[in-house]
Amino acid sequence: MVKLVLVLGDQLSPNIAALKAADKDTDVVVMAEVGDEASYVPHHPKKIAFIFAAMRKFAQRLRDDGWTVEYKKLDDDGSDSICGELMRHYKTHDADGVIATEPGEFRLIEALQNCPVKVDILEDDRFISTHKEFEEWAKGRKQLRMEYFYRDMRRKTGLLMDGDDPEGGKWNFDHDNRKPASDDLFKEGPLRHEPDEVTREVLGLVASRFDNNFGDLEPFWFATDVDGAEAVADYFVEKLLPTFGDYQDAMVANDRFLYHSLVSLYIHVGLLDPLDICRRVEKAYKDGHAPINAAEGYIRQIIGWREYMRGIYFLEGPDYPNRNALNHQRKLPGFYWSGETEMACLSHAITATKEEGYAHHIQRLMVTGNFALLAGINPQEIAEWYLAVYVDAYEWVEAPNVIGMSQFADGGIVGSKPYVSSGAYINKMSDYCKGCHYSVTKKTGEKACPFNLLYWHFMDRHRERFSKNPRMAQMYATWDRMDEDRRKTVLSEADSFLNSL
Ligand code: DLZ
Ligand code: SF4
Repeated sequence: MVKLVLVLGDQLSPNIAALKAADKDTDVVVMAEVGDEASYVPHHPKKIAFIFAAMRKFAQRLRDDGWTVEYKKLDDDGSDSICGELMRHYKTHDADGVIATEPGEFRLIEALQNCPVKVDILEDDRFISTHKEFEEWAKGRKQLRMEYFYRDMRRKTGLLMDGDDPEGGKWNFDHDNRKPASDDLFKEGPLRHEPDEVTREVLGLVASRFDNNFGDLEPFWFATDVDGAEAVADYFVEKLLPTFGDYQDAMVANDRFLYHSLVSLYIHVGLLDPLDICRRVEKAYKDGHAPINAAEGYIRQIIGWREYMRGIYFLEGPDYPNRNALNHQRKLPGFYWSGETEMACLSHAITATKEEGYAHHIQRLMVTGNFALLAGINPQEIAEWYLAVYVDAYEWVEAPNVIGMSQFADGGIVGSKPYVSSGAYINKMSDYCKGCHYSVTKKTGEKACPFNLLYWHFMDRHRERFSKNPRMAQMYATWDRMDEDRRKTVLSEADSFLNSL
């Protein structure tokens, strides 16, 4: 009997679990561009175009490989949902079951479980740690710190190991990865791909159907197939990796990409294999091409942070994205959808996001995320924003990064303290402040940097929760040493600013 094999837009690997379990000679692959997936958040047009173009090319690759593929383009007749498409093909092929790989979002897992056809959901084994392994690691631990999980992943993969010890004598070289931005940072810019015919057709479709979504569709230069994605990975390892570590946290107004690899979008949809990239990075270190702080820093992002994020999402379950431990209720300011603000750091990060569908981790964490947390923005609103605007955003990776790491809305599962900073951190790591309407050194008064005001507002309004946290005690001591009039001025100016948002 025929089985249907579901392949979603972020499952584009020939060795994905569902394909491995299927029979090429009898089973039918189902892939579909559907309204439900294209609109559960107002995705950035580049994100939709990237996924549709990569899906179409992957379908062709499967056909070339001998599979029968039922592919629905967005404008073709059919259903608007994944389940609807499965039901449709179930009838026409007289199928007796569906094989699926677990989606990266509880919403879609539930939709498959509730679909009237019988769907067998297999675990997605593109990850190094299985659900069971992560659960076992987490069991009985008071705190789920990434660092310890990461060390286990190093041991499990053997990456950067010297026998039982970490290569270079230390597990983590993050301390060496905090060089601030400087004006003379030079690099060639990312590898850009010309859209081919398939991508052009998709760009036309997205331009006509998602015209109102936030974000610029063109220029579109992402890779949309394995060869293109591999070329981006090669380019990174050869040209950017040696300096990646040093400037990982730097932000520069006239260079949005610096030494970042720009491969997250390809890894998350299955065009690149995470372990393979790590092995290439390790080889570059062993060949003397890249220093340990670059290689270790990169590998930690992939086998440490990425895996840990996924582990947290599935461990915590479907209510995780709805958490709001700090009870933040303010609406997301309109400038997140336009970039129009006098705060230069936010303007740069949001404009880059609008034009590229991309911003790097410190822009996301310490500019847009930091501001939202300080200003008390509702975590579900800011999480929806991140899920929509970044080409690499899927809920399994986005929710723990935003709800957990960035907004502390999980109450401290991912982070032991909130990631908040005043303008000083942004000034140290970027060249944004010198072109800003506000003054980063001013703590109060007309041109005081809003981050400076909001930082103390945040500390003050959450005193009960955080003052006993040993990692925050010093900041409370500093606040308490300020004279009372000054504290009152800071809080009232912060309130006025918040009311003006
Ligand atoms: C993000 C996305 C978009 C925009 N469109 C589709 C689609 O039309 N068809 C599809 O199969 N997948 C799409 N995706 C990816 C899914 O939303 C993704 O599989 C889930 O969010 C789980 O990670
Ligand atoms: Fe951002 Fe403040 Fe610097 Fe302006 S002065 S760029 S608002 S940190």
